[in-house]
Amino acid sequence: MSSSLKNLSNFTSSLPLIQGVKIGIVVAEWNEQVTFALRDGAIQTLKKAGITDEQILITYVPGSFELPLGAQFFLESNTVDAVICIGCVIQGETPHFTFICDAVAQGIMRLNLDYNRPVIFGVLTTLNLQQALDRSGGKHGNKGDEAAFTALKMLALQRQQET
Ligand code: RBF
Repeated sequence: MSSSLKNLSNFTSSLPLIQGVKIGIVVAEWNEQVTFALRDGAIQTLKKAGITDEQILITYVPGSFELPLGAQFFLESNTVDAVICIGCVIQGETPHFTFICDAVAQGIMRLNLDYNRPVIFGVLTTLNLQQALDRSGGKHGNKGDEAAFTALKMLALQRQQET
């Protein structure tokens, strides 16, 4: 579904409240005007679900291409139950966009399945800066909110399967 038809900050169900989890957030510094707003949205949503500052660990990588490895560092250190990857890839004049988007999507999916822990694709892939601004706190909401919501949903699902 096009995100212009869906506000990324409106959820169809209530926020899952989960006790005692730690969540890593890896933020790409490329397009930081957008990614820092996505990060802040994610933190705000986690806090609405009762997650404290001490339960949120944040690291930074240069660009979205480095997000999977940044997430893997978290997963290998065994300090977090889930990782939210935050990035923004904006189409340019070269095919670079496609390579980065494909690599990040595949890298993040692989981590989900290899580590059996939620690793969330909080990456905007847009045709221009305006589309990114519209989805990082603008008229279409904030993908950071949606990424945090997804992390909580998947953690709740995992807990449900384990009990
Ligand atoms: N990283 C992003 O997160 N978003 C981008 O839109 C983005 N565009 C790039 C465009 C070019 C031409 C290059 C060279 C890099 C870009 N990167 C971008 C950075 C990329 O994810 C990675 O950090 C670097 O390619 C590593 O050298």
